[in-house]
Amino acid sequence: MNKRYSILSIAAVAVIAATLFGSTYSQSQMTGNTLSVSKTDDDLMQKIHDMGGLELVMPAAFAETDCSALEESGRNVVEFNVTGESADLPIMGGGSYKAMTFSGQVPGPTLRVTQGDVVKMTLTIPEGEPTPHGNDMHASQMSAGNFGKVLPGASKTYCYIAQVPGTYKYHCSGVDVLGMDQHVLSGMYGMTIVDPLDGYKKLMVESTDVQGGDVVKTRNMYNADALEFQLQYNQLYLTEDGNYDMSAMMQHHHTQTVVNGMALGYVPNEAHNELIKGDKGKNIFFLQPWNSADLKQFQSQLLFVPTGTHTRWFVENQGNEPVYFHIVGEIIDRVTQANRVQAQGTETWLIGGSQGAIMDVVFDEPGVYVAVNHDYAQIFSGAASIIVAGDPFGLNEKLGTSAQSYAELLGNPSDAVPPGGMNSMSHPKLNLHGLYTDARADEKKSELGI
Ligand SMILES: [Cu+2]
Repeated sequence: MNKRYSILSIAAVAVIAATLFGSTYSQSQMTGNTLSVSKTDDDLMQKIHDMGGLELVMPAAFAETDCSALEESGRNVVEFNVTGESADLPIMGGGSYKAMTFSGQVPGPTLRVTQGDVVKMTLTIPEGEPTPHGNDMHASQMSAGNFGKVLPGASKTYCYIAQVPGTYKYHCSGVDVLGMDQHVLSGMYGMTIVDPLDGYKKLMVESTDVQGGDVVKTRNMYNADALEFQLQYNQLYLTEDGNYDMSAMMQHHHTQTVVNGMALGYVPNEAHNELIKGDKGKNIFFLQPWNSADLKQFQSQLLFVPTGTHTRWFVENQGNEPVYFHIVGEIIDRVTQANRVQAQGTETWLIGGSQGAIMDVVFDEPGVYVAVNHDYAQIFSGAASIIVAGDPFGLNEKLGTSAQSYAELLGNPSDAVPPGGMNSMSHPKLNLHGLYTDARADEKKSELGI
């Protein structure tokens, strides 16, 4: 039997075996494996023979998902433990809705790992929870069978290697897919950030200058380290009494658009009114639905950035409708997916459902900017988030801080800042903000030391 014939046989047998025995390995994976065999010499063929043939070799050729094997693999193992819990949470305009959460917050906690790490994910459903839940992590590459339902009072663990850098959705997979739309659109979604193994790229921003009477191109280089934010877009489809409305979802007729779980959660509040206008009753923005300090973790907050600083925005579209990501007043300096640059200098970037992107932006001028989904229906139903660059209102002076860069005493909202990674600049201060249950808000407070 010549070598070419034996290789074709391996491919044919593998495909037939996969078809007959319901293997999750696809034909293209097998073809890929066969191609790599064909480049090698007789030694490998002998090795396969010595190991007992194809049956024993195949499993090792694909992604390992066995937790004990992965824990011994020499890779860094990151545990990610979340619960699935129903809760009543507020909506813009008053009242509440029947939310479903991971660990008492919407979105669920952000998982941040480095490319090549092992993620050990455990979902626990507390006793008494009215429905089973599941968890599907898009950062994984594994059989969908792992994402099946977990019953109240039970836990389930699976492991995978985070092979590809980027931002990824994770979400409830419902009760073996049944009700998945309801669970996700009621709040059971979150984000995984997989940092590139060799770190993020330096940022180059092109501009122009006048030199010797001529207009010339200039390039500003920024270190890979950046001040980081996370924005996750979704929609709520609700009946008047705050239940999930599947028929509204089927028509893409959303009730509100949410960013990190809240519609218009990043706009000024009554404290900003007072600082800027001297009257907490006088709104400085035309939409301020979460004004009062009595709202505690739900009071709206602003996003503060210094000027001339590299900022990195992890954006994930968790929803059902496209996100036309745009920052009013700015041009997005760079868009990255899977550590590959997709665009440099773009006004808007389209992010489809269950897709993410990393935006690098340097705000050059002090002022007020607005991150929007540039779909007009979504701007006015909640997808407008105000970013204050520098300190255009003299807030630091009014607050009596010596800070020069931006409103340090007010800090940034805790739910808009991801856990730190290898190229993260630390935020001077965080405030408590997010669609957290009261119990989760208390935990968050002690985590943040506030
Ligand atoms: Cu669920």
